[in-house]
Amino acid sequence: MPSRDAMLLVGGAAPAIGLPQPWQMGLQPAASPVMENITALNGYLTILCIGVVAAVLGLLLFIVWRFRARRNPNPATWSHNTRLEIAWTLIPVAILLAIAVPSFRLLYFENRVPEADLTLKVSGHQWYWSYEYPDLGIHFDAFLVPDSELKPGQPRLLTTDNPVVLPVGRTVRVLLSADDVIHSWSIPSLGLKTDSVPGRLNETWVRIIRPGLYYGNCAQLCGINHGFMPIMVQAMPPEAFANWVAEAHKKLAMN
Ligand SMILES: [Cu+2]
Repeated sequence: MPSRDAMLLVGGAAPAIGLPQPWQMGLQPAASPVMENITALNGYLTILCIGVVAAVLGLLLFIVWRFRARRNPNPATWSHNTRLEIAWTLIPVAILLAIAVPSFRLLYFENRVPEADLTLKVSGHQWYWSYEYPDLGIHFDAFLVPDSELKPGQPRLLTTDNPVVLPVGRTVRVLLSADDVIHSWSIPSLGLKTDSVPGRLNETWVRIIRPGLYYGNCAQLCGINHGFMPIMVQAMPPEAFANWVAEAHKKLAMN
């Protein structure tokens, strides 16, 4: 794997936001509207699940106690109760609807790309990513930075030589493809995970809320170095992004 200079990395201490933490139990902090919605749905479903578990467990314990042999020496022999059957059909249907309605709303929200300010094209390769900003004439590859070349503070197996730089608060249309096998462009804190498939163009979108560094990985087993093609997104205010674009044009022209 060729290792090169961090040609397009912008200096300064951008806080790493989208990074897994030791002993982390929940999701990474949300940094896009999609991820905020995913986080909210996750919390809602967790509460719903706890409610179902508590109700079933409570009912079970009540029945064990109420119908124990000592208290209930002659068991009932009936085998049918219409009201009970209606109840245990309708209640689960209501619970499933309470899950399905917000789930489908969120799917629709993720899938419908709003009017975009910028397009980013992502291509998966064995085993690196390449990025293109078709409107801006910028194109570069992003390789893993090996352990021996990491600078202090750079996370292992997540740092790339060139970050994907994106403006904060702007809607970015992301187009994905691949030229060998199926990869998947996944960044947990941005709520992104879309397959990049050879011969096919997939589409998703992101609007990053806060400046910072966001990390992800290829999420589709794609060969021996699948675990070594990370994704690093650096989000910055639109003015800083404009400067980056100008710098990138200069640096790419020199290459
Ligand atoms: Cu891959």
